[in-house]
Amino acid sequence: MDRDVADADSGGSSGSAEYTFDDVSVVMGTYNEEAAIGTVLDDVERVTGGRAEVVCVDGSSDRTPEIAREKGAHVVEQKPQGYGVAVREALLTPDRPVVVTTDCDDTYPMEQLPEFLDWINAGHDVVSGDRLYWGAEAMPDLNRWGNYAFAGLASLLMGELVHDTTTGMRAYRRDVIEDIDWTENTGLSAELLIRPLMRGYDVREIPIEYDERAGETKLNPFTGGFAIAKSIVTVCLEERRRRTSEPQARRRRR
Ligand SMILES: Nc1nc2c(ncn2[C@@H]2O[C@H](COP(=O)(O)OP(=O)(O)OP(=O)(O)O)[C@@H](O)[C@H]2O)c(=O)[nH]1
Ligand SMILES: [Mg+2]
Repeated sequence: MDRDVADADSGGSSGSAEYTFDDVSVVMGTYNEEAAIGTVLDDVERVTGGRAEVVCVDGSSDRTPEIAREKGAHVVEQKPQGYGVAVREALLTPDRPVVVTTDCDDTYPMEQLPEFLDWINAGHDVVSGDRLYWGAEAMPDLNRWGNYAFAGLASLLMGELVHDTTTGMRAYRRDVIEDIDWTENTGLSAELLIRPLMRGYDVREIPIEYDERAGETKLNPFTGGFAIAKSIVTVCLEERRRRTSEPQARRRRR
């Protein structure tokens, strides 16, 4: 799979009409993130000149949704049912042609949004932020080693090298999101990388910075880690079976 360390300018241009931030929705699940949401939404506003739409699917019992609305986000209320249930709803709510996911915990670099958009404009279907490229020192050791293991497991089962399967920051062309049925909850982030890759969409990983989390984690590293590993195995095996039964579906876009 493509992996590139070039800066934002190197995303280049596809030659045809390019997407701008007017075409971008930044979406996230939010669950009691009042320590971070103000900063995250201010960063999106500053970096995109207020042009990207923001969608929060919220299950909070704190002030998160009020802060989000004050900052101009579109807030969808949903009772808390896990990461993937919220993020799937967040991905499917807007109708702009480019959708970017992030966590609402101030870990992901909104400063790199222009770079993600450049790579989409260069013709990639999915642009995935690789937190491990620069070492992810801010990540707890257990999570970091777990993430190396998830990437190794997924690479082995896919037969293609990936470096960060559970990152929360990616950009997608909308048709990728709409063309695939998403089934996973805690493991949705891995599924969002694996299914497009195994169906031949053009997926690129780019290195991203990763900061320490603001506020409390919503992920239990043991039960969550087990759920993610199970999703990786399930999704890879399903996609391998799909390739065997529908060989024409392979390499759809390349
Ligand atoms: N609406 C909603 N959002 C959720 C739910 N679970 C997690 N989230 C949000 O999904 C994002 C990811 O959750 P995190 O707690 O950051 O999980 P993580 O990134 O695996 O763990 P950290 O490394 O601690 O950040 C955050 O913005 C959460 O607020 C849920 O059940 N409902
Ligand atoms: Mg997080």
